[in-house]
Amino acid sequence: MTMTLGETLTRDEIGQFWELGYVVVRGILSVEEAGRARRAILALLPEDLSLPPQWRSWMGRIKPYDASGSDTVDTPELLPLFANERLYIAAAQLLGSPRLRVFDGSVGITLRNEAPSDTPRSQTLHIDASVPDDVDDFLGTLEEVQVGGCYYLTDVEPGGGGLHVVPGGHRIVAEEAAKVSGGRHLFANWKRIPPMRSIEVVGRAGDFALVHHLMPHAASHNRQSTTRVAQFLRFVRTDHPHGAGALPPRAYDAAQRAAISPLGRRLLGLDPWPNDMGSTVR
Ligand SMILES: O=C(O)CCC(=O)C(=O)O
Ligand SMILES: [Fe+2]
Repeated sequence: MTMTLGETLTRDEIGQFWELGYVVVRGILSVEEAGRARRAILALLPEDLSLPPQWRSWMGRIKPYDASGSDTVDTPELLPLFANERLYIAAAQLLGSPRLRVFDGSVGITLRNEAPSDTPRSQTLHIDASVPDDVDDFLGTLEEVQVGGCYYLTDVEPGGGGLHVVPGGHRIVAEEAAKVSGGRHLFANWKRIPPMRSIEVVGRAGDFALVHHLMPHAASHNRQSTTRVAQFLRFVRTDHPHGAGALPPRAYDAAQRAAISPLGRRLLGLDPWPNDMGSTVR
């Protein structure tokens, strides 16, 4: 079987991703699909808004965790987002391989928030690379790249709590890290990056903000009345050098399994990728 893939990203969008470190892929979900996912996420909130102790709430941004401490939310309603074919193809175009794994699946609910602040960001600039902290230096290979980011499930207007990114910041991180040995460990493993000029990624419900793993980024304050609802995903190649693409699958019950497509089974590690599907995508 040879898998013929259409293309999600244009040549210009691929160029923008490598140059600026991010690209917004428009209309990955229909308005109806985004609405269903948004309702499923908002339905996680307890009726009386008493947040379970393991959930986090910071600067108007609420993040659910389960009892085991995991922030992955893979209910049957949300599992289709992990295996969206157009988003998968975009990730495969960037990573140069059709054999990918998907993970994360955390969600964020950002309420309007009037906290006084001298920065629009509500988090320190950081990276969430799949490169473990005990690795001393980034390899800088395509196999090591992780593309991730979030679906916006509500329209995100300026000042509406959109993800902040530093255009070209992934290249600054790579260059700074390469100057010293142990560059992976700079700035507390790049979790506390000193302030840099960042811009807010705005978008519509159903868009996906796709970001390079070395991109300094942060959540921002939501000054708008629309509560921002987002779901986060990350893609790596199965031959990821630090093993992020070969982790055992999570355990799924019958209702979850019924919500996972054949593509989803491969992306989530339940089924192997076929041997004869070719190894490159363009
Ligand atoms: O909510 C956002 O826009 C970004 C959140 C984020 O980067 C994080 O929690 O790691
Ligand atoms: Fe992050």
